[in-house]
Amino acid sequence: MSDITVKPRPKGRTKTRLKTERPRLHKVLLLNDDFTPREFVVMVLRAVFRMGDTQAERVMLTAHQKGVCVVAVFPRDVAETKATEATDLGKRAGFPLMFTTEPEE
Ligand code: TYC
Repeated sequence: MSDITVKPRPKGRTKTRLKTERPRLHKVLLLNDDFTPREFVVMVLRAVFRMGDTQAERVMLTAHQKGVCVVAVFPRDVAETKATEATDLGKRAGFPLMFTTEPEE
């Protein structure tokens, strides 16, 4: 007979929970304005956020009708870089087009 006894595994959580939490994602928001041409907004969405024409049209129209639309969700640095890049394209063309970011709930 063997002397080795195998203890039953205790019930419940046995793994140590790692303290590191995933960094929160940030939303990029598109704000409506009265001056930027719709086609320009669509072009920026396609160029900066790699959207297809149908999706870009949808996002632009939602912002146009509701005042704001979530464009995409990224890690904070990516969200901020893309929002700045997209806003700058409008600025350089003389439009008040505005993208902002905010943390996801
Ligand atoms: N409201 C603009 C117009 O009528 C078009 C527009 C749509 C501008 C969405 C910004 O985020 C925007 N020309």
